[in-house]
Amino acid sequence: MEKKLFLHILCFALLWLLNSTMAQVQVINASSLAQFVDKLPDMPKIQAYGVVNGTFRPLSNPLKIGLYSKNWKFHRDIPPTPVFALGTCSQDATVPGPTIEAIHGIDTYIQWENHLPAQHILPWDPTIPTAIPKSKIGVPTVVHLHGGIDEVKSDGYGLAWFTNGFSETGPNWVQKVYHYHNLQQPGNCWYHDHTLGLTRVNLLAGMIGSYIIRQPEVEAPLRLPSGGEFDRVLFVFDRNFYTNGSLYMNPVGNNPSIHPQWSPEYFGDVIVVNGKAWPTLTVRRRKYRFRIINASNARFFNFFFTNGLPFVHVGSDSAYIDSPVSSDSLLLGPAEIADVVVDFSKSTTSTTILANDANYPYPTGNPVNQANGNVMKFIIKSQQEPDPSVIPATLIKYPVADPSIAAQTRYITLDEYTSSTGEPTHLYINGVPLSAPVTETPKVGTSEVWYVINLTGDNHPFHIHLALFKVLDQTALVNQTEFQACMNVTNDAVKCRLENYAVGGKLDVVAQEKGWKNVYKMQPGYVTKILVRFAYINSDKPYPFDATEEPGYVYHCHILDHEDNEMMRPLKPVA
Ligand SMILES: *[C@@H]1O[C@H](CO)[C@@H](O)[C@H](O)[C@H]1NC(C)=O
Ligand SMILES: *[C@@H]1O[C@H](CO)[C@@H](O)[C@H](O)[C@H]1NC(C)=O
Ligand SMILES: *[C@@H]1O[C@H](CO)[C@@H](O)[C@H](O)[C@H]1NC(C)=O
Ligand SMILES: *[C@@H]1O[C@H](CO)[C@@H](O)[C@H](O)[C@H]1NC(C)=O
Ligand SMILES: *[C@@H]1O[C@H](CO)[C@@H](O)[C@H](O)[C@H]1NC(C)=O
Ligand SMILES: *[C@@H]1O[C@H](CO)[C@@H](O)[C@H](O)[C@H]1NC(C)=O
Ligand SMILES: CC(=O)N[C@H]1CO[C@H](CO)[C@@H](O)[C@@H]1O
Ligand SMILES: [Cu+2]
Repeated sequence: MEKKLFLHILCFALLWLLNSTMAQVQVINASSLAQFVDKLPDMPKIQAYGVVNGTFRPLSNPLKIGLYSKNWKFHRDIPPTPVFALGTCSQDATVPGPTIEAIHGIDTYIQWENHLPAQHILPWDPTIPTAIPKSKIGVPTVVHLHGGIDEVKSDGYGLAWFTNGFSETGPNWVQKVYHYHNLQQPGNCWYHDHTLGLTRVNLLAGMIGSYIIRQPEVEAPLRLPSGGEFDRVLFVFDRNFYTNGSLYMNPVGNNPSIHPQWSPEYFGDVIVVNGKAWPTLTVRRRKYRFRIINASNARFFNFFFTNGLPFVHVGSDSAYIDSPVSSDSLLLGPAEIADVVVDFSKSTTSTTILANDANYPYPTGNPVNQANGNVMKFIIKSQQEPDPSVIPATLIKYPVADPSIAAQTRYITLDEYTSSTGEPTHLYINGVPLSAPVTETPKVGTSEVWYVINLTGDNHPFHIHLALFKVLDQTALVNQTEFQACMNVTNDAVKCRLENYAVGGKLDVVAQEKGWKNVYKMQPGYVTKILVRFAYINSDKPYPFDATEEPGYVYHCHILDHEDNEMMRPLKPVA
């Protein structure tokens, strides 16, 4: 007996030793990498419009942007990393991909092309609902313009995927050339892969890029910092690497007998901005505008400057806010965008670090460390500069959201399920999988009130395709166990009398997030009331496309590992 126990312990000890040695040998220790040794790149810009005699015109041919398998240098001391990069040709392809510049009212047409090899560079898990080519050859991909208000056929439905050369296509694939209408409010969008069950690995591999819609007649009078040097995108994400430079993603799931590879959240310790780890940017002593996009799979960032410089928010996600809001830190959930002005002329120091102190998972997980607590460094030139840009007193006011005109009230419950070992196996919305019949069928042109009830222990960044929404209120649930016991049986928030439980403390919505958004952080144990608008916020014009076409849109959690494992539901507008 004792001998057996001893052998057990010895065995465990050896396994542990083996595991930890393997981890040390194979995965780069992020804390041992030098920070601030690479310069911040600017991604290539693609103008998605022509100018003829001073007037904007659509391009005469669709843009062609392809996915290419190539190597990318993330850091001076990390060997070249195999990635799936985006660009007009293999040589120009980058991670993130090029920044697409569109003009309000000028249509953009893009033929997204797949030049990827037969096999993926990352492990992916066929036990969750996943796009799988019949031939088992090729990497399925489809592109979604996040924040775009566009036709169904161009929205990047999860089963509208295609492989290299369109040699195989998913059941909902209809067209090679995607059409973006650009009739929405000016602001920041980003494009990324949206393939069923592969989104988390395809994004990790590099399939992201920014897309800015500009409306010069509306934006120029604001006189915000503008032009390539002073108006920049900062695309932030986290990664881990093997010592040979390859992207590291734990190849063993948290419930390997159920899902061999899927894990509930991917975190990396190397913080990458515009494709370089902890880069450096030399700035002039004046105002800059930064459009900060969080493209991490699961990491939240709570950014602040180590020298105390404030952020002045001018927009959030894809829309301007009413008036600027100054803050000393900003919390960005996955897929959220902060559009801020930073005035380096106010700096009392010659350098500052953009740092992060958000626990991971957010909000109750591990504290940040020396590696993932830093983001990038700014070197501020000493000479004061003339600065024609201003921070105006007011920005752009869109019509006030009036919840009393809502056409529908819906209850959306977020649930997590665990195995016998207490490890998450999958996440559902309203207790049903993605494939269950559609239940969210808003009438085009109307607004609805949604109560999003978070019965999990995690904060979920909630994203709705096509629509914009405003956060009205966040209320803590009391007696959650009792409410959940009822929900477990009926799955019906009305029958379970949500109003008796949604009576706890309120959580303030920070001023910079009171405007129209397309992602919001759903606090665990809270009911978040949102007003969802299935129409433009910047005009009374109807959509110039039929939003009721098959297969419709989706809404989902933007933690990619959750989205891939069923925290997603169909959204099917009706006339
Ligand atoms: C990683 O590197 C840091 C800094 O060199 C060191 O303190 C730490 O112990 C290392 N961690 C591991 C797991 O080796
Ligand atoms: C541009 O302007 C010139 C001079 O006014 C005119 O001749 C030409 O036709 C215009 N081109 C187009 C495409 O409108
Ligand atoms: C790098 O190392 C990992 C782990 O050993 C291995 O799976 C991967 O194939 C290697 N990458 C390359 C490009 O050799
Ligand atoms: C970035 O986005 C990911 C997923 O969309 C989210 O989990 C993470 O918390 C976000 N991080 C920041 C810094 O916003
Ligand atoms: C929770 O429910 C129990 C059982 O119905 C009840 O006795 C208790 O008062 C409730 N607690 C709160 C804080 O509402
Ligand atoms: C409800 O169901 C979930 C998932 O099966 C379970 O983890 C939880 O304990 C249940 N809660 C109650 C109060 O019955
Ligand atoms: C079921 C579950 O995970 N509930 C969690 C909801 O959020 C609250 C607040 O964070 C947690 O205490 C609960 O455990
Ligand atoms: Cu989630």
